[in-house]
Amino acid sequence: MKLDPKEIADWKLSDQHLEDAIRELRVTGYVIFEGVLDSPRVHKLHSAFMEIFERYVAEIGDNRGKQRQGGVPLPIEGTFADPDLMGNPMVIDLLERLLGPDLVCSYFASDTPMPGSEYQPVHRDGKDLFPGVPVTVPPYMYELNVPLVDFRDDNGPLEVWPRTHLLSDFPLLEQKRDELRVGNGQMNVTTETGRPVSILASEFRDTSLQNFASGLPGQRVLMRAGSFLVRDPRMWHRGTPNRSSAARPMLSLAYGRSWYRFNAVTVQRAVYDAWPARVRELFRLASIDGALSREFA
Ligand SMILES: O=C(O)CCC(=O)C(=O)O
Repeated sequence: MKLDPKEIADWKLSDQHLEDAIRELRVTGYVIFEGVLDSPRVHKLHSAFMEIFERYVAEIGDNRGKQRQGGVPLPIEGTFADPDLMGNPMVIDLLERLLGPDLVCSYFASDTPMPGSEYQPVHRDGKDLFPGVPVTVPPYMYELNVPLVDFRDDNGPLEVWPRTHLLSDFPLLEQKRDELRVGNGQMNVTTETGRPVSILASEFRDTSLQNFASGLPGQRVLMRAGSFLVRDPRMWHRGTPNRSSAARPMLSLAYGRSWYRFNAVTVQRAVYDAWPARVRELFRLASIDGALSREFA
């Protein structure tokens, strides 16, 4: 979605864009606000990110497949603590319309395929709230992704399967139901060549998802650096191979209903106190200076 400069300056969507974005999130599963962070801000974020990222790669190496770093945590400080990033009013207004007023941020990290990375398995983020129950529940969390470089066809853009956030996992399990006997998380299944094998239930779901997804068209998310991609984490997606010569970093934040804990965030007291009230509200369950989150107090 291309916004008017005034919508960006005020961080306020027009009524039409708000309506369109709500529909996109409900029906398609994602919406992109093109190039909303200006180049100097993106440049600062990119430099701050690369410094941390290079240290992480040197210390830890790959953590999510060949040449891929997933869920690398970032400190909520310096340029990352910018309230326009941590609790952007335009994004929060939109998400409140979909999730209600009780939003909480429970994740800030990054995903980065490096040159030479490969396809990820198709997956959803987070847990199925009611595993095995054939219902699609209303949305309970959205992710905000911010590309720090342009996402092009050659540098490993995210690929998504629109509308799959509306599918429970159940139809996939149902597909081969007569072949399953479940016990202790193990399942006995018959392979395509007729060989019986015993695998974990989660592995079965995964294999079944890969087969099913390979027959459906995915969409590569191509967008400019500094865009905002808001997506329902239940929508199937995967990382694709980065065939360029540079890393392709993407920031990820998660905002959910307050009872849904996706991960955890820690904020320094000084950063928290300097934020506008609305951003503090989003981080009210965070651990402040490492103290126990108020959720558990
Ligand atoms: O970085 C990407 O393009 C996708 C990352 C992802 O979905 C993951 O690591 O779980």
